[in-house]
Amino acid sequence: MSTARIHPTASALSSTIKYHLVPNLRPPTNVVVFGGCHSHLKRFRTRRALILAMSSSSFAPPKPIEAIVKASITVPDKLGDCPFCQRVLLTLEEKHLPYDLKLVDLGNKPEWFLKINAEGKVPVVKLDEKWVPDSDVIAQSLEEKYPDPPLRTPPEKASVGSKIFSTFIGFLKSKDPNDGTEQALLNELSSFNDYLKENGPFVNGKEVSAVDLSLGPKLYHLEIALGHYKNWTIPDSLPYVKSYTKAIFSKDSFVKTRALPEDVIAGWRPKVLG
Ligand SMILES: N[C@@H](CCC(=O)N[C@@H](CS)C(=O)NCC(=O)O)C(=O)O
Repeated sequence: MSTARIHPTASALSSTIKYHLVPNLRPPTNVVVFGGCHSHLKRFRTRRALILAMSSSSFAPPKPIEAIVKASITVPDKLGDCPFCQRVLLTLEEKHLPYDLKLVDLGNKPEWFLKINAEGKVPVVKLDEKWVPDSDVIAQSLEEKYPDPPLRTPPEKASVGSKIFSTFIGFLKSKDPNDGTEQALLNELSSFNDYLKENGPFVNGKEVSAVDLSLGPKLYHLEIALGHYKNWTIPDSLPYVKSYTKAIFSKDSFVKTRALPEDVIAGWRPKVLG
C-alpha cells in the first residue's frame, strides 16, 4: 500500500486564525478540527499568544481522513485516473480537510483492501471509524459532518448534466460514426450549455457546489479521452460549457487532484478496444 499525507491548506489555517483575531467574523464550522474549544480561545488577547498556543498540543491539527483511491498505472506512487476518487478529493480540498491517500492498484487488489470493501471499488473513505464506499455517499456524508463551507447543490439542480458521462462513454466506445452516439453526446452538452447560459457560471450559480465537483472530473476524462481516441473536442458553438470546464480545471483543488493524462488515456483503452 502506498500512502501520501495531505496537509490542511494554508487558507484553512489562516481563515481559522483570522476568525479569532477579527471579532466580527463568523467562525467557519470546521474550526472545530483545530481543537473546538471556543471558550478557551477567549484567553488569547494578542496575536503572539494565539500563535504560541496554536503551536502547542492543545491546537493539534485534525486527524487526516483516510481515503482509499485508485493508483496510477503509469507512474509509481501517484494518484490514478478515477473520476469518482477525484470527486471525493475535490470535496475534501474544497472543505479544507486534511487527508491521507491510500493508493490501490486496481489491477492487483490487495487483501487488506478487499477486506475493507469486498466489492473492490474505490473511492472508500474512513468516517467516524467506519469505511464508507461510493462517491455519492461519501460526498453526502462529508457535507453532513463538515457543513462549512457549504457545497450542497439544491435537489432540483442535482441532476443537471447527469447524462453527459454515459453519453460520452457511448460515443467513445462506438465504432460506427453514424450510430448517433456523437449526436447523443452533443445533445446533452448542448442542453448543459443552455442551462449554464441562464444559470451559470456554475450549476448553482456563482459558487461551485457538489454537482460541479462530480461533473468536473468526468468532463476532464471526456476532454482527454475523446481528444486522444477520436480527435474530438467540445465544439466552439458551446461556449458556456467551454468556460465551465476552463473554470473548474484551473481551480487549485482540481490541479492538485487531477489524474495524469497518460493514465486517463490508458484507463479508457480497454473500453475503446473492447
Ligand atoms: N458508484 C461508484 C463507482 C466507483 C467506481 O466505479 N470506481 C472504479 C474506478 S473509477 C472502480 O473501483 N472499479 C473497480 C475495478 O476497476 O476493479 C462511486 O461513485 O464511487
